[in-house]
Amino acid sequence: YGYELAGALRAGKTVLTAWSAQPEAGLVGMIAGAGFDAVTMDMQHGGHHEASIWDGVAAVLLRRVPAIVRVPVGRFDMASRALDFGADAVIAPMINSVEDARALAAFTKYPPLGERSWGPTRGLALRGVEGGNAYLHSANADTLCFAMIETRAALDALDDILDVDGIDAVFVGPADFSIAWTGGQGVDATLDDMMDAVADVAARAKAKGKLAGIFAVDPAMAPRYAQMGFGLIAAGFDAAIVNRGAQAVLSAARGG
Ligand code: 3PY
Ligand code: MG
Repeated sequence: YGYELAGALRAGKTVLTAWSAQPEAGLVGMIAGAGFDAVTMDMQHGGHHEASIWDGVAAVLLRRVPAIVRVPVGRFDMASRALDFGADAVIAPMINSVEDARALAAFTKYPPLGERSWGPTRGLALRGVEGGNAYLHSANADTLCFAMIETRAALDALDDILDVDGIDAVFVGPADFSIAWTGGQGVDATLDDMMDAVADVAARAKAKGKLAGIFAVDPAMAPRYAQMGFGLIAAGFDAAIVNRGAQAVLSAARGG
């Protein structure tokens, strides 16, 4: 099992990732086995922590599904660790300046691109690969670094952020984006009058040869986001999966 996520996205495929907030590897593995193209474990707003990432990445890779980790704000060290634990990609929230983007790239890419420190033992063991030069030489391309664009400052700095070597992709957080868009008046990830600006993020990423992703609060938004050019689309929140599944089971058991 290699690093198919980067190849799929670079080939222009739409990758639907589940979004895991519950820090429990059994559930994470179940969701990975349900047919998603990837599973993202959320350490920013979800309950995931270092121990659950250690177990969760393994549970996901066991299903031959790519594992993605969203780290907490400013935790570039954790981005390195998530890759060491075997993640295929990291998503870093609130990358609001070119300095943030450079720091993120430094922690996620090996020299000469960045300053990532050596130690991917766990990730390689999960894949049955011996450590060494093969990973050193391929990891910068095969593991992906997503910078979240979700503030006015990030939007203003977008082209400079995209120009940072080692930033492979941007990822739009439409909830925070809507708070910025309305000047703090409300949170509405589906706000219609910001959709052109959201689409523009994907277009500008593509123009610079970079990838783009987005969080779909409503899974029915995914096709629209794909049309805008977003390759990685988060469209399967674990709480919603459990709730909807329970409702369907109960409804069937009660005779529809
Ligand atoms: C946002 O919508 O702000 C996000 O960070 C998605 O999780
Ligand atoms: Mg956000």
